[in-house]
Amino acid sequence: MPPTPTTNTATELFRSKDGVRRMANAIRALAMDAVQAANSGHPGMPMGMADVATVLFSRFLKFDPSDPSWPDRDRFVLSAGHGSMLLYALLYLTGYDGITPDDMKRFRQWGSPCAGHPEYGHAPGIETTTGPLGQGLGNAVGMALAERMLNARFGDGLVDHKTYVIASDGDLMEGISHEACSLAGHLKLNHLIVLYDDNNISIDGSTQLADSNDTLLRFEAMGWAASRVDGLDADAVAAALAAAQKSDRPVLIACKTVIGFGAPKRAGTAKAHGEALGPDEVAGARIALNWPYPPFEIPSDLMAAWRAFGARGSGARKAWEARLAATQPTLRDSFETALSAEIPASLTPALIALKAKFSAEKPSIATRKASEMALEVLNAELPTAIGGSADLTPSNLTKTKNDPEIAPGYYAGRYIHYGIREHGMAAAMNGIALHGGFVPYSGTFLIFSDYCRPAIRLAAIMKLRVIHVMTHDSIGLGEDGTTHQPIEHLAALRAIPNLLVLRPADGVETAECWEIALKAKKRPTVMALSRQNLATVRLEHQAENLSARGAYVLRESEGRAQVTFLATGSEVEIAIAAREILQRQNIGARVVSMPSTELFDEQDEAYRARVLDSGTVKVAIEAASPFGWERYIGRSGAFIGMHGFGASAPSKVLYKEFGITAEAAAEAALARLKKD
Ligand SMILES: Cc1ncc(C[n+]2csc(CCOP(=O)(O)OP(=O)(O)O)c2C)c(N)n1
Repeated sequence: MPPTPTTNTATELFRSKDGVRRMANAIRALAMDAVQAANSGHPGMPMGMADVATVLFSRFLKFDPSDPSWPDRDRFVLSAGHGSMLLYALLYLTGYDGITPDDMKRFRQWGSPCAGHPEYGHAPGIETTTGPLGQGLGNAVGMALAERMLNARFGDGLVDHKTYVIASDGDLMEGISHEACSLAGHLKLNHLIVLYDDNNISIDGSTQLADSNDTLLRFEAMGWAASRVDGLDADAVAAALAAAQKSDRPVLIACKTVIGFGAPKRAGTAKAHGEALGPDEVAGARIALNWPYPPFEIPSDLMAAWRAFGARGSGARKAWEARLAATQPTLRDSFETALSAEIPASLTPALIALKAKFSAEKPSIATRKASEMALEVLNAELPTAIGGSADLTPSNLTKTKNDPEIAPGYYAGRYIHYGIREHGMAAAMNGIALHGGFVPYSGTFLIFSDYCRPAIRLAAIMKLRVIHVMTHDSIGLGEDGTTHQPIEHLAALRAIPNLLVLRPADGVETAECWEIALKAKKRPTVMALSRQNLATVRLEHQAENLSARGAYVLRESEGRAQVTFLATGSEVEIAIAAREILQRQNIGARVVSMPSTELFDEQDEAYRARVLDSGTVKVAIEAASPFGWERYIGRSGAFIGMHGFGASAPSKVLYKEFGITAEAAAEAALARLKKD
């Protein structure tokens, strides 16, 4: 339920249609003036949706600017991130600390929290980074799911909030919206309410140029409640939002608006979308909107009303705090632990015990299998871990034995069947992480990282701990062939700043990589895991997490080291065999296992120099693109891997045919030794 409104007569006045319009005009003025000051940006969307946003923030949204991270606040996602001034204006007007008039005057300038598109972490109240259309909507689905999951664990007293979204035509045209919204409909996420800016305009002109969907029917077909209102009629918007509070399914409210409302010539046209209105239009809009005030000045009665609406939620927040204080201590502790995002101390010893078992038993297993075994251990220690897969559960091995499944109306589980929706899955995982209370991990094939990439990139920008288990990580997957064999994917993922790409060589490294991923609180991880069985290469148990340094010497040379083999994942055993070939010829060779190039690059120079040993010939072995390896092997080193696409054949045949063998690696080393 929305918080009880105040009875203050000033705020009552501003609930009338005219009052809402005046309050909304404050948003319109701030948006057009900030865009004008920057001479770039998007005034049209904030000007069109200002009334809708005013109704939402003044009457429905449960929030408290004095405690922006209050866990039971409603989430507000501006999926149409190009209209960022709408959000900045709302945060300023409702009294969040973080956005000042000076910041808005410096919209889109260096150092201003008011970036071109909203960026998570720039100011309190920005719940997620948006701009790539559809992503915010995908995040919101994850947030709404996280809310239901947390509610199932901790009850209505602690968790009972909504996720509101403002989405544009572009958001709904993007494929990701189909994935995310059909999942939301299936799961009956009835605390999700989308306000769709149904203005019929996008950049090229009328949306009819490219779209003739019946959006309402489309959403109804996906299991949503959908309706259309006049988005410039505050009472109609309020009535639709009031009805949405009681929905048994997610809600889409299509709000008919006019882009750039108030701008005399540009309103209703694509010209209002993505550039400053220009001095004449701004002056004309001031007259049309009856807004005689200078730029960035809000008259005191309006400011007082906005601040009063901003203060409205503090009572609800305090009541929630009282309920938390009165909660049974064990439940309260586990709620607070879940939200703290801390990893329990018991996790490391449990994973060390698993490592000891792997080193003792030396199994020949796929790293996806080792990951499943690690998940059995860590899921028992970490109740906040939430698994899932985009319909590849039996291949990804992401589901452990006792994981109950999330289902429509049942949110107490901890495994999500995302369906064949990789992009929607990755965006929803970002939303789950942003919401708090859970550590989401997923499953798909590494080849389909391309289908998740935009959301993974945003996770990296936002510094979110989301973990993608991506199996079938090379030509080693075999017969599925070229279309399924990742080649450039490792390099492409390694190119994303702040993303950890972990490619373990055996069970021991897999357990270590899971520990690394879970402890990396401020970065996402992709775990690249093999389909095929791999020999155990860590034969002696060591408690220390060697993978945490990114690369380490797995086998020293016997005698003077002349060659260093660098390898990752499934190719480490090939490197070991190549080393043996050379050692048999009395050529000293070492093997460096490199589960993570990022972590290795972060080590100090002395460590890196020691591991790479500049006095040796380097041969890198990875069944993937050579792209990026030049920085470790230099001009004189050799790369054994893929130089084109794969093929359909059994794994062993492919390795042989593509020349990724111990013999080839040893020969490459010998050829370079001869040259020296
Ligand atoms: C994935 C993606 N593709 C393209 C863009 C560039 N872009 C920004 S807004 C927009 C469309 C604008 O139309 P609409 O979503 O209806 O917003 P409105 O013009 O109504 O504000 C586009 C194509 C983007 N931000 N994200």
